[in-house]
Amino acid sequence: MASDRPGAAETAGRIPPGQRLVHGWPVSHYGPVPRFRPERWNLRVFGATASGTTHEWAFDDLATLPHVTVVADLHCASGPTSTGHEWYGIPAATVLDLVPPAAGVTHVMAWAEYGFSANLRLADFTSPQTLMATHHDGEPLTAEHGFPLRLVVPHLYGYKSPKWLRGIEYMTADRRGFWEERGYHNIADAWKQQRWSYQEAEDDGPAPAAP
Ligand SMILES: Nc1nc2c(c(=O)[nH]1)N[C@H]1C(S)=C(S)[C@@H](COP(=O)(O)O)O[C@H]1N2
Ligand SMILES: [Mo]
Repeated sequence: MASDRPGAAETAGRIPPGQRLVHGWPVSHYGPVPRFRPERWNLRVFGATASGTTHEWAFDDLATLPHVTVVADLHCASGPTSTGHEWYGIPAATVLDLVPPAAGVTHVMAWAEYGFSANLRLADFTSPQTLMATHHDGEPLTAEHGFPLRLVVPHLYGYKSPKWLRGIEYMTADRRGFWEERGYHNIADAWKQQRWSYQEAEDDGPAPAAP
């Protein structure tokens, strides 16, 4: 039977435990979709930089940075896994190369429009699969999927992949991001089913905010 949907054979071993395969690409986020204003848009790298200064890329600067293609699946912590996303964008490790961190940087906070944030261990951020995507399946990202720029961290649950990315903060200690403060796991490895903060081991992160 002809079908453009992934069959069981194609997705065998690709669906993490506790996830269900969905067809198409659901939209999932908290809050409204921000409007893109090119003249105001920038990507800021700040916090514990080696130089002590903030670096900024304007929207047009992005095209001058190195690019890669990564094909990966997307696992939302609420259950859906969508497969076969072809992302095109800037390897996240490029940020560290071009804006060196101070000694002692262990984590980054990825910041999005409206104050959404996700904290990441440096190794997750610089993983060869992690990128700041501008395109999906050969087309610019749509507004609801994060145009003009989103982080994609394929091995972690979707809440570690902020859409509408605007900043990378270098941190010398871990700090919880938006969902990580609201009951979600600080590390979020989809293959280890690290969904909820109550599953965390002591060294998985700082204590969740007190009520
Ligand atoms: N800025 C922002 N990015 C976000 C979110 C959000 O609420 N705000 N939700 C995350 C979650 S929980 C998931 S599963 C993915 C979903 O990406 P998609 O809508 O492209 O499928 O976006 C992530 N990025
Ligand atoms: Mo999600």
